[in-house]
Formats: sequence, structure tokens, C-alpha cells
Amino acid sequence: MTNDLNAEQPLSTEAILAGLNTRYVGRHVVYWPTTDSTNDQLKIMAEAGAVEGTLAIADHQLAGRGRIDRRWEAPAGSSLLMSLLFRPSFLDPSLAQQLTMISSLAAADAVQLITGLEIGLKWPNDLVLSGKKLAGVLTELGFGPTAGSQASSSRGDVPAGWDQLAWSVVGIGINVNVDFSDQPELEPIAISLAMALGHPIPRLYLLQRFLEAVEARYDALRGGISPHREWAQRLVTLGQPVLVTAADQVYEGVAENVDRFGALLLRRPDGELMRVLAGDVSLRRA
Ligand code: BT5
Repeated sequence: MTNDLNAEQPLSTEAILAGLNTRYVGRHVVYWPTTDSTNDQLKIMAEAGAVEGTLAIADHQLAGRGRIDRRWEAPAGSSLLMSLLFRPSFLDPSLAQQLTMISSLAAADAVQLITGLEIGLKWPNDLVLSGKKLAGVLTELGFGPTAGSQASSSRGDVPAGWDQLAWSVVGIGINVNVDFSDQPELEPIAISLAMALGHPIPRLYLLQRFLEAVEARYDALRGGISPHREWAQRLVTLGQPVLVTAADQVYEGVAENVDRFGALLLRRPDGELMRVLAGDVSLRRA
């Protein structure tokens, strides 16, 4: 596969809006040919009052981020690199992982619709295809005062009384037309749609169907429907023996379920059910 795949037409605001069937998700678009990180840019815009549903999208990121300061790598023009702004004041912050869930389910819906490929999910934030990572989600939160409470500017990152979600920026990177064969570090663990199918996929259509699916799922979330059961059902590790790395410890067990907070429920060898809120999971080899 050659890097001609990466030579797709750049995206544009006009092209994204033409044929987009949403009410508010992606109706306000900020597009850059190159930026540092769409999450970083959209967080600044969120603090400055950007509207819910704002889409920040780039053809190239110079400082694309994963969790815990890991990097997200994508050649220019090869991928979908974007962030969406939500203002989920209806959602308790402890349930914020549900925003990651609806976004990854929406991405899986859109990929399946456009390509017919069966997409799996991996706790806590990956889309997987043929055992490799197809996409990753990075959800970041901003807090504001609870209605009626006295805003205070006291200690720490979150002032006392600021316990309501003011915004959430959900970043997602989808490997659409990336060729990983010349990237030795990622080649063993990463896959793109073009690599799986043997031909490039138009990013624009995939993006529009993704935005439509996100809106439907966010509306349902606002209506009180938790996505966690559907999300858990699609986990490739469900019912499998796994190793979970959390806070520099490795835990062994069977990935039994996910609760509505997004915690992985791990059945330990001693029979105890352990809740893991953050970490990484891998299949345990026999
Ligand atoms: C994630 O982190 O998977 C979240 C990735 C979110 C990226 C989007 S792009 C738009 C928005 N703006 C940003 O700055 N970020 C978001 P994590 O689970 O920590 O996985 C990161 C790890 O995935 C890295 O340490 C690499 O091992 C691997 N990786 C890096 N680039 C990859 C790629 N293109 N495909 C698959 N794996 C990759």
C-alpha cells in the first residue's frame, strides 16, 4: 500500500456541512489544515463559550494526544482527527465515561454502515478491528458551579461548589486511510480501514454518519438512557481472561462486565469482583 492513500482531498467546513443531517452536532465547525491538538483547541473554545455540538477537526495534528500524555500519531490527511463539545449539565460527573461510550458506539455504527466491517470495543476507550486498534477516544472535562451554589475561587483545580459538568470535550482519532507498514512502532498494534479493506474510504461520509450517530446517542443519553449495557456487549474482552494494568499494578482476572460508571468488573482468581475505573486491558494468553 502506498502513501497515495494519504493524498485524499483536505476536509473543509463547507463540505462537512453539505449533506450533514444533524440539528446541533457538527453544525458549528472549526477546521484547521494543521493544528496542535483538536482537544486542546476545543477546550479553549469551551471556556470561551462555544456552543454545544461544536466540531473541531484537523487534517494534521502536531501534538495529538492520547491518555496520560501518550501521543496520537497520524500522517496528514490520512485520518479523522476531531473533537466534539458537549455541555452535559444533566450528567453527574461520575458518569462522564458514558460520553466516551456513546462516542465510540457512534464511531462503530458509522464504520459498520460505510464499510460493513464488524467493529469491536476495548475497555476503556478503543475501537478494535482484527485485534488491532482502529480508533481511540479521549474525553476531558471542565467543571462549573452547581445551579444555586456560591461560586468560589478557592483551592485546587475545581473550586468548592463547582461540581457540575460545564463542558466535556470528546476527542476521537479514527485510522481511515493510514498505512502503518512504514511505522514499526505502531504496525503491530494499529490498523486502518484502508488496510483492512485494501482500498481508501472517503473520510467525509464517514465523518457525517458519525456526527449523526453521535447526535442520536447523545439525545438518548439526555433522555436518561445509559449506553453501558450495549457498550459492554461489544467489548472484545467480555468473558475473557485478561490482564488489567491500573496505577502501575497488573491484575489478572476475567472481564465480566462494565457498570454504568464505566468501571471494568474483573472477576479475580479468588472469586472477588474488582472494580477498575481507569487502566488498560489486554487479553491474557494461555
Ligand atoms: C487514545 O489514547 O486512544 C485516545 C486517542 C485520541 C486521539 C484524538 S485525535 C483528535 C483528538 N485530539 C487529540 O489530541 N487527541 C484526540 P490511549 O488509549 O492513551 O492510546 C494511545 C496509544 O495508542 C499510544 O501510546 C500508541 O501506543 C497508540 N497509538 C498512537 N497513535 C495511534 C494510531 N494512529 N492508531 C492506533 N494506535 C495508536
